[in-house]
Amino acid sequence: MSIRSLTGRGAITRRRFVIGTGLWGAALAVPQRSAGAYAPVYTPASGRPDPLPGTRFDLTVGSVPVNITGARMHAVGVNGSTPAPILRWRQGDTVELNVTNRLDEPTSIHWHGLRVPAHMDGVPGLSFGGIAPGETFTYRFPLHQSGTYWYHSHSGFQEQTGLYGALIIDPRDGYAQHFDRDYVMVLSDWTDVDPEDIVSNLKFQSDYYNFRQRTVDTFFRDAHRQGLGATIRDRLQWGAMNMAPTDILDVSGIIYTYLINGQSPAANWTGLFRPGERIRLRFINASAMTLFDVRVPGLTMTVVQADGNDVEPIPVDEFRIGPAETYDVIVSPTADGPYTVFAQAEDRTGYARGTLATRSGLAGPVPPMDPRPLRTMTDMGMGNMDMKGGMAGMEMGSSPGKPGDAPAGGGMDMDHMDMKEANRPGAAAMDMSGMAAASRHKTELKPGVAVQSVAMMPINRLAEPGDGLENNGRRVLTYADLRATIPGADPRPPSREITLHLTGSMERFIWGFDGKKFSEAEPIRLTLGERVRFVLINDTMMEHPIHLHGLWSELENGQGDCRPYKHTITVKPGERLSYLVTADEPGLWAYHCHLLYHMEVGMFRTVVVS
Ligand SMILES: [Cu+2]
Repeated sequence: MSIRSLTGRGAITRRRFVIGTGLWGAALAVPQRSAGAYAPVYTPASGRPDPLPGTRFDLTVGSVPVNITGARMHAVGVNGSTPAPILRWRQGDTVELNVTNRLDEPTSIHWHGLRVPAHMDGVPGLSFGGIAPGETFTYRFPLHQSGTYWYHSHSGFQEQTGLYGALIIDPRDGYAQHFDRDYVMVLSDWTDVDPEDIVSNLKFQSDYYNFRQRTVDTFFRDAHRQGLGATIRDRLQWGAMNMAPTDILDVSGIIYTYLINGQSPAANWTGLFRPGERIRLRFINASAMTLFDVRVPGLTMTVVQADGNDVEPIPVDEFRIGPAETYDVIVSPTADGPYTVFAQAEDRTGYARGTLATRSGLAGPVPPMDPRPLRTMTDMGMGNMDMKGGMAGMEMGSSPGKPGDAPAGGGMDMDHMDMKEANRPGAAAMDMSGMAAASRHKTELKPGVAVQSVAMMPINRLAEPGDGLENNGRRVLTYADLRATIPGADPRPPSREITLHLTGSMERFIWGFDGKKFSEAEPIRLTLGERVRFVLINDTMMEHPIHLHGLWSELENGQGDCRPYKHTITVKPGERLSYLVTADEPGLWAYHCHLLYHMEVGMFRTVVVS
């Protein structure tokens, strides 16, 4: 550990309860309209966006002064603004973007979800060499698709420090749904802490930003409820696994301020409407490390698009959105409101908040955050607790050098684990002491330093809303609900399967595919034109939003030929899911977890199509 991370640590403690103060630099409140011919759509009074002004854009990447927490900081932005300007394009056009680098380090822009030639994809080292300081790189590509997308840097830590923006491609033949207003809703997580310090802190102590570990206080509360013996056993078991049931997100509201369109909860981004109008809200999760649960209390949201592709309209009260995903919803308020747009972080350590109102300056009630989720046996890869017989367990990695831990591995008595799963109907108290002998999921993966655990019974969780969203009294979107409005373009069955395990060690903050970091792994090779099935098995206790560049990921979610086309698929803990890919664009493509610090430490592969 470096001196630097020690210094950072003290600073973080002091910042622990600092939240947004609403002290805003002009660059944030009013995006500039200097060089580019873009039109910000989220200006509260604007209603419908300005018409598309052209196809050529000058984008300058540089440092932008910001003040989000009360401290003067520097973000990375485009044309003096973070989030970067909204780019509004038209399907069928060819766009040209001159990107000039005014930073003192290389930069890049990746067009997330766009089907572009590989050399236009903007990933340094794969697509091109990056954009050196002082240089201009010209991107030029045709727009075959329409929908809500976004763009961000793929260099260094520039994305998490502000280089992200919305990108909208209007459909050539008009929208499937009528709407009167159109707002981009960019969700993000800002921190004043240097990303380098975050990485070193997480490597030094993975629960560094997760202070919700059970404390002495909760120990006595649990002991009172479930008895001292059971409570001690519970602690020993979680300790043996080097996990805590409160491990939800690696980086939390302890250092993050959650933003909507660059505005903190206190700044209260506001979108105007008149009662009776249909408002399209284009949610983009541009955060570094945060899954958001989004709702607008008092309004039904009709989901009409996922990851840029139209889906059959689904009315919901709430949806979870992983980093890099997008959802377009339509709301139709008939009353004046105001209505709060509420996006709580999955771990309930904070929220982003904005308002829909008939005039500016109004604020609706902000709901309390939900209870934080607890991870369950299902998350541990043990399948559904109400399954009868043949229970397989989770093979645990050894726990090097942690004195005081109970011995890891076989023969764990888990029948008293304090998990909500045990309260499910039909879930009898289970004695899993024989699990070492139980049948196991066939895998060559063995627990070790980089593979803390292997899911023995990964299951299909597509119809589940996600940890912390079950039985909350609201209709919550699930992946199983997503049905494309048109059948897939490639009717061929896959000719082969590629199975990958999502692996990691929470304790050591190591993340990868199949137990390997990017630097240790061979590329995944696809033949141009072939159709393959990717199978992902999540052996970890966290969600991972997996993003394949350049090619669509058609999620096999039980909707027959109308599979939703996605660019980013969030895999739940203990889940096994699959999607189809047509390798119809040659080149080197990035394939990675979009939790940026997971990508940073190696949860990244190259996919080669040739
Ligand atoms: Cu990940």
